[in-house]
Amino acid sequence: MTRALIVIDVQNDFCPDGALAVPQGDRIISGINNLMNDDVPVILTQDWHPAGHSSFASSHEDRTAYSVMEMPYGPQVLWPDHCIQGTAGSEFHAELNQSRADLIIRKGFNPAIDSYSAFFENDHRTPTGLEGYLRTRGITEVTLVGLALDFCVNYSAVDAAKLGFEVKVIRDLCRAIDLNGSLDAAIIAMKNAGVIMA
Ligand code: VGL
Ligand code: ZN
Repeated sequence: MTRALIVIDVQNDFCPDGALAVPQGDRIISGINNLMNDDVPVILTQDWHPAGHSSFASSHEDRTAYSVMEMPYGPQVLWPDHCIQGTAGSEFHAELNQSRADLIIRKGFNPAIDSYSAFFENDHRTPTGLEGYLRTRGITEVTLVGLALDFCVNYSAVDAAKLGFEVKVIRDLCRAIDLNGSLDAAIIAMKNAGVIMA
């Protein structure tokens, strides 16, 4: 078993009526659950921010959601408050099958740095530990699905490819935020990194 399924951030806040709703974010869930019928290691990621996280527009004076702020680690989109630790919005969507998860990896818990990628925080340096987990299990290929295609799926897929994993993203089982051309840019970034778009 050398391929794992990594399900990115299928949480209430990224689904319709959530704080950072991704259009049709809930439409992918039954298809994701179906992939779990295959005998494949399943890893779920969970966006998991403390209240007052630096990626929230509300944490900064005179900043609005979806504007870009220069952080010590580079430009950062400021988001509405979302996926706050322990809130209903941070929970996985009720329809997502959690029972097959071997590992749930939380990210974005560092108050000063966002973490789109399941592998590294947005400084592109601080590891989440997922790489070591996969390598010690002998996993060399990963299939990625989930939310949002142009942010957390994109960053995770590109990092996985850079780390030498063979990476497949199933586009149909992802949905995008699409902010100022972010979807087109993400598709190009993933293709350039050698990610297979299936
Ligand atoms: C995400 C923005 C902020 C995502 C997480 O899961 O794509 N996007 N936090
Ligand atoms: Zn977040």
